Amino acid sequence: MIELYTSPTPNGHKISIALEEMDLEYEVKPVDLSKGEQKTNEFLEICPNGRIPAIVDTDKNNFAVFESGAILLYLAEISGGKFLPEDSQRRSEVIQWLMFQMGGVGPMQGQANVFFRYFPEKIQAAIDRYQNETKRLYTVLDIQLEGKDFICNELTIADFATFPWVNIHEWSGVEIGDLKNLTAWVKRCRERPGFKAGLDVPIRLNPADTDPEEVIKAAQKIIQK
Ligand SMILES: N[C@@H](CCC(=O)N[C@@H](CS)C(=O)NCC(=O)O)C(=O)O
Repeated sequence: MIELYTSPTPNGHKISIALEEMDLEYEVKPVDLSKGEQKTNEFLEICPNGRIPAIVDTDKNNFAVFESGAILLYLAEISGGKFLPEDSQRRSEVIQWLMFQMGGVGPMQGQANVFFRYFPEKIQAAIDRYQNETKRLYTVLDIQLEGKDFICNELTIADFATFPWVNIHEWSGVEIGDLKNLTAWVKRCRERPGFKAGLDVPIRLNPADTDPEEVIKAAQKIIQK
């Protein structure tokens, strides 16, 4: 059984979507970031970086994995290679797009959110830099998606890693209307039951009931620590 330590954020959703699509049994352990639960000694033993997501494999002597990209690779391995091809070149292709998300889209869009939404000072140059870089990375994805249903043709962990971020592009202030392949891919992913279920972990957030000011206040508390 997999224990999933998570919060309702894009990095957390990567893993809940993967677990749903892989049909693996898992138990959700919600981590309240606004209360600082990710910095407790108990959690730091599982994840030395003090950030979600993290997993514990209770069937393997409570083996712990942190970093969402490493978790996706681990889950793909234990689920029998589903969503990560065995052939070396095809496998490498998936890992390349996974790294592209981990080193590119995630960090750049994360900083776009910080400077566009959460940082108390409005520094326009920083907002522009991170939004433009996110858009540039989205354009690379749009070109890759030409003629394909998913990033590497078939559904893989590269899609699980990338979707939760592109899915919140509006919150980051980055438009994708002109990127037709990316827009169609987001729609395709949103329609899958596994993606829908994964986005509801650890709680279903109804946008109509979510006050953006509360989200901003909670995020400000986290980035000021
Ligand atoms: N590179 C890490 C990033 C994890 C990360 O930034 N998690 C955020 C939520 S999306 C977090 O836990 N923030 C809480 C904090 O910074 O204290 C991964 O991909 O797992």
